[in-house]
Amino acid sequence: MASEKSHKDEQTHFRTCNLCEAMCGIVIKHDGKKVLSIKDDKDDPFSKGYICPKATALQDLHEDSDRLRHPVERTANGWKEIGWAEALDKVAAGIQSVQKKHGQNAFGIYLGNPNVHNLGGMLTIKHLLTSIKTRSRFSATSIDQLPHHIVSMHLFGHMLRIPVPDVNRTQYMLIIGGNPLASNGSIMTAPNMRQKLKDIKARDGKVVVIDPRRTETADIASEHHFIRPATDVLLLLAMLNEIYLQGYADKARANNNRAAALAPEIERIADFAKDYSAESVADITGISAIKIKRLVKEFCEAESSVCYGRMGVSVQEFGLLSQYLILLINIVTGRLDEVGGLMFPNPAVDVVNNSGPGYLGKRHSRVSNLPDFNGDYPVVAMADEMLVEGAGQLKGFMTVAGNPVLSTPNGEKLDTAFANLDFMVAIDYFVTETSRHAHIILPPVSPLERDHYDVTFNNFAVHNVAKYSKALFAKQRSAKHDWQIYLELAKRLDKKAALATKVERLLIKVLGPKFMLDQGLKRGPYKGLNLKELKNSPHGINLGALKRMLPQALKHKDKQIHLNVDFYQAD
Ligand SMILES: Nc1nc2c(c(=O)[nH]1)N[C@H]1C(S)=C(S)[C@@H](COP(=O)(O)OP(=O)(O)OC[C@H]3O[C@@H](n4cnc5c(=O)[nH]c(N)nc54)[C@H](O)[C@@H]3O)O[C@H]1N2
Ligand SMILES: Nc1nc2c(c(=O)[nH]1)N[C@H]1C(S)=C(S)[C@@H](COP(=O)(O)OP(=O)(O)OC[C@H]3O[C@@H](n4cnc5c(=O)[nH]c(N)nc54)[C@H](O)[C@@H]3O)O[C@H]1N2
Ligand code: SF4
Ligand SMILES: [Mo]
Repeated sequence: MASEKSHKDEQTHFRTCNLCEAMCGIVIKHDGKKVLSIKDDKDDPFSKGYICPKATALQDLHEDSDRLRHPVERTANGWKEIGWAEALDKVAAGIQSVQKKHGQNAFGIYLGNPNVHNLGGMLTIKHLLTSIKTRSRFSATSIDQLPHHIVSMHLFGHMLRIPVPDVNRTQYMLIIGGNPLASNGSIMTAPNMRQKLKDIKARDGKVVVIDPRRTETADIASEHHFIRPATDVLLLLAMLNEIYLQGYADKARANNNRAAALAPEIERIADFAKDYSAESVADITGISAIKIKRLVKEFCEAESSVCYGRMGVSVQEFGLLSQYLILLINIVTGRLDEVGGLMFPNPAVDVVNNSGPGYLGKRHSRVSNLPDFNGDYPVVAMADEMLVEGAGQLKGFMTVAGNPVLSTPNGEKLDTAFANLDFMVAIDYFVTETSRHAHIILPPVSPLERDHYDVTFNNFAVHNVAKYSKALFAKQRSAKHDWQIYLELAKRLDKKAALATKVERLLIKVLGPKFMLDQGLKRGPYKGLNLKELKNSPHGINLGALKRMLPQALKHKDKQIHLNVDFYQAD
């Protein structure tokens, strides 16, 4: 840790931490070369002085002598530093050689989680993907938030149109399989969840946690109920059934349930869970019928309430159906798009209108026949695609900001699979369990050397806000940003199609992702907001509490909610 003493060249830098989804504002004291301290920014309109212990890791990460500053090539005598031009040429040649010999899709790519915390990366990754032209794509999505994308695509017409709990105003929060006190929240960008949950209790509201473990969140909740792992789907079915049996769905309809009125198939939901009584699921879930009935009653009678489910729900066998049921419970009780319920953020850069809606099962993986989502196959298919011989077998691979040997199921198998590839490259600034298999590692700059605006997580923020952080330190001339690595590779792999137009290419090259961000802000929902204004507001701009967004948030052409009952009933 840096010393607290004042320093003669001390300067102050405000930024948003990019290490998790919470987007906390931090104040960095520095002397132009070195970080002196990292603290919370009390004037940040979003985090209001909250940070977690990880914020100071930005300094550790920046100074870590193990962090790669130059491309490295694996040799018989260990890692050898090489120049950028040589490294990029070799990587492009390696990719092309695999594709020429074994086919376009014999080269695969995995995008890891930090991609979505990286402004330049987010705005330019499509250029790398189009230039590699492979259908063998994987990402961390399938070991994380995939069910959220699928249900939102079905119901609201876009995979990113995901509603979040209005934690700042709710009177009753039901948390299923999430531990925001440890994780700092997910698909719910909400710094200082400890305070937010305490506030719910302080205003006579209730926080209820359903988790097989006594978690940090359970510890401060009003109630915690243990559940037998992977049985949440049954609890949720029984809850939905009880909502109808106790007459709360009808009550919500009589009370002008706007979301239900937008869903033509809503009448079918009354029967959706009719076979699942509270009594019938009690033994298997470990939650008694009396408790389930009481949970439903309290949820429905609270002035406002929200049901939220996260990782513990998403990654179980019926994760998709569970996330669907969570949406249904919020919809039929009139909690969707209402204050204190599940609401749609309205971010300054509209990612929904700047991306495709998503699609499911257009193709299936070669070996295990698993469906893709939006062009990504599930990561569990990855190792077999490399190990099982035959036409279409993966012979080359690129990981971008990911460590799938650690983060995906059966990592040992993937470890073996990576070791068998003809060519592998990792875009990462560490030698990891995964990147150690690469022939070449291309390291980007540290987070403190780049501009930051959270394009992704403002879309999940529980309060609308816009914050821009300039790079704290100028990068070394010899270093490259992730986006520069992508564009350099794209240029080498596909001279014609790499960038959409010559003009765009020139603008990105000269102005960087800043230019694209400025365009995104100007095209966004807040009139007059642009990069210049954000630069003039170092703590960020408060864009107000979440507002009702229906029906305009709906991306289906008919502006309705498509419940897709048949699809989920079959599951
Ligand atoms: N057992 C178990 N498995 C899990 C989970 C779990 O809780 N338990 N959680 C799951 C979840 S929610 C997720 S999101 C996934 C995450 O899975 P991954 O994304 O595969 O794993 P990470 O550890 O986040 O990988 C981060 C890698 O990116 C590098 N990196 C960091 N920042 C940057 C950057 O700016 N640029 C580049 N190029 N590289 C960077 C780091 O050095 C690191 O090697 O894991 C999933 N797997
Ligand atoms: N320090 C730190 N913070 C992080 C991350 C990190 O790597 N380190 N990763 C970040 C990322 S990428 C994400 S996605 C978020 C995840 O954020 P969260 O989803 O809030 O956190 P998890 O710890 O994955 O919480 C999952 C909870 O589900 C419970 N659970 C497990 N199985 C079941 C089940 O069958 N039913 C129910 N009801 N519950 C179950 C677990 O006991 C656990 O408490 O965390 C983020 N925050
Ligand atoms: S909660 Fe997340 S965003 Fe906030 S300081 Fe910690 S790591 Fe950074
Ligand atoms: Mo995640």
